[in-house]
Amino acid sequence: MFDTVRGTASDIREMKIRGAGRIARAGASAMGRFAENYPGGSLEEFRTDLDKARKILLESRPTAVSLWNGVQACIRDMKTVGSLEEAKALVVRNAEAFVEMSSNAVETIAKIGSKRVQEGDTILTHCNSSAALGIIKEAHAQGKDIRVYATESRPWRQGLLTVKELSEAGVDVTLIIDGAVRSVMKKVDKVFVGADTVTSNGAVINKIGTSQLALAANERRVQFNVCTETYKFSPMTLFGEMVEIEERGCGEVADAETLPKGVKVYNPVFDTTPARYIDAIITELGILSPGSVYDVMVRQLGDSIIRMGDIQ
Ligand code: RI2
Repeated sequence: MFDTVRGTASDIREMKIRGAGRIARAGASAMGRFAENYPGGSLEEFRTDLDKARKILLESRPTAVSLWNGVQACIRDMKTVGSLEEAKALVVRNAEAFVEMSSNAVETIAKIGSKRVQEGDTILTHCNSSAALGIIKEAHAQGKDIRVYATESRPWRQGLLTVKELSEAGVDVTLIIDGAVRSVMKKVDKVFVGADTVTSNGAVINKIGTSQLALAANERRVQFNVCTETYKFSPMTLFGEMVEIEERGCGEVADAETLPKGVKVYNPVFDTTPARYIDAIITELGILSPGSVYDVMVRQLGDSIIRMGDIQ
C-alpha cells in the first residue's frame, strides 16, 4: 500500500527528485496517487494510513518547507468529509490543485522577475533553482542581451544542470567554481538565487554557499534577489521553530577511504542568508521586501493561524 509513497520518498532522499518546488509537487502527487489507489476500508483507517503516508514523505528531507506545505495542502479540509470516497476525492483534488498552483507560481515569478533584468545585465546564480532560471530564461526570451555566471555548487554540482538548461535556452552562460564567487562579483550586476525555506523574519535558507554570494554582493553593492514561491514561507518559524539544516554523508564530499585516518567531513546542505543582505524576494504575489514576509505569512494562514500553534 505504501510502496509508491516510499518510492517517492526514496527518490527525494537520494536527490533523484530535487529542487524545493519539485519535491513539493512530487510529495503532493504521491499523496494524490496514494488516495486514488487506496484499496478500501473505513474512513478512519484511511485517515490513519494517509497520516502514515504523509510522515513517510516528510521524513525524506528536512529543510525545504515546500515539501511540508505541499504534503499538508493535500489534507486540507479533511475534517469536513463524511465518507471514504469523499475523503479520497478530496485528497486527489487537493494534490492536483497544489501542483497546478505551484507550476503557475513558477511561471508568474518568471514574468515578474524578468522585469528586474535589464539589457546588458550580467547575472550570477547559484545551484539550480527553477524559480531563478525561469526569470533568466524569460528575460532572454524577451530579447534582453544578458550574460550569466553559474556556480558549480559542490558537492552535487547542480551548476552543471543550470549551465545545460541555460545554454539550451540560448543564454550566454559561464560555469565557475564556488570559490570564484567573490572574484567574479566585480563583473556582476545582479544575483538571482532560489530558496528552500523563508523564515518569518525574512531570512532565506538556500543551497550551501548562498550566504557567501550575499556577502560578496553586499560588499560590492550588487543587487541580491531571492526568487521563491510563497509556499516556501515557513509558518512554523512564526511559532519559534528553527529550520533544521540537512547534513548529508561524507561520501558526497570525499571518498572516506582516501582520507587520512581520523579526518572528519562536515557536509551541511543549506545555509541561512539574513534579511539584511536581501534586496528583494520575488514571488508569485509580487516583489516583497524581507520585512514583509511576516505579513504575507499571516494573511495566507488566515483563520488557521490559531491551529498552526499546535504544529508539532
Ligand atoms: P527551486 C534546491 O535544493 C536549491 O537549494 C535551490 O536553490 C532550491 O532547491 C530551490 O529550487 P536541492 O533540492 O524550487 O538541490 O527554485 O537541495 O527549483
